Amino acid sequence: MKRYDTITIKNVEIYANHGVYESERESGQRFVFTATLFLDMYKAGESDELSDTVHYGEVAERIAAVLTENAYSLLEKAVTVAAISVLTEYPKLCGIELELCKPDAPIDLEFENVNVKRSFFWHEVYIGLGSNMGDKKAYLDGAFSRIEKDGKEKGIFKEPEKSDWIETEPYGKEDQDKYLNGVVFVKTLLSPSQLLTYLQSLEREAGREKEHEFWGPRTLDLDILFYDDLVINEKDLTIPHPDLLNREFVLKSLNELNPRLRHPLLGKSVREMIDLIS
Ligand code: A4P
Ligand code: MG
Repeated sequence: MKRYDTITIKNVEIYANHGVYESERESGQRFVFTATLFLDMYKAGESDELSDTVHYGEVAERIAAVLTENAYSLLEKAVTVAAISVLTEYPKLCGIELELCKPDAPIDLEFENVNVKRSFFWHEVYIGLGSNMGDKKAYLDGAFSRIEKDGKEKGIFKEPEKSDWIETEPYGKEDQDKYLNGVVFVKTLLSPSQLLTYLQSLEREAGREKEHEFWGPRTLDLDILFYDDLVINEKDLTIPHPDLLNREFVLKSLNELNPRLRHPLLGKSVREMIDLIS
């Protein structure tokens, strides 16, 4: 993980109505939250200007407002909504860790408190899109619009950008229709596996059959090309995408979005990878 500077707002007491039991949601109880904000303080450290950092008083009030104006069954949901709301409101933040304690939780035992903690960070990802069945442009446009919409409504994406969609000859298995391909850049709060599940749900919604032919025709194929500078080699997830160097069309779309992007294993920029294969 990158190293960030932090601001911690510790043990703020509020009265709220979260709980699985109806009595908890009706009468409410005491909650205590602690928020750690991750950001880059270089500029504020030089300038001494509030506008170069985030106002921790405002952030504390925002968290308190979200937690007191809503009543959720689960602490998990309450911290998720409050944390995403802060990250959406304060673009200078790179991440947040939010901890919510319920000191008087309904447990018939001696205990100090119950504590739920979640952290969210913005991650930079590049997603490869491909379609070679039906209305290919509509499938690619639909995936991009959906990411934009989930950014606005759920706060899990921000600043999406798309390359041009380009027509490409089928690669690997050649006796199939031409493809329309492109790349989307976006910042996301999802982890790599959550992003994979999300993209697979978009593929399913686009009517893609699960049991399709390997490298065969598909309505929508979404591959994670890069996720920050992470390297993952798991059974169902390989990042960076292992076949990048064999696909000039993917490199061209990446080049359109960010020619200086570097492959974390090869140490080469997109521009250099294109030179390498052409
Ligand atoms: N998986 C592993 N790593 C990743 C990743 N980084 N991103 C796993 C997404 N998925 C990843 O994928 C199979 C499994 O890969 C998933 O369950 C996931 O856990 P799939 O999309 O169901 O199967 P697939 O598409 O047949 O295989 P794959 O490897 O995704 O194929 P590709 O690489 O997408 O190639 N020619 C042109 N011109 N343009 C194309 O877009 N695409 C293909 C398919 C062939 N020829 C093409 C194109
Ligand atoms: Mg795929």
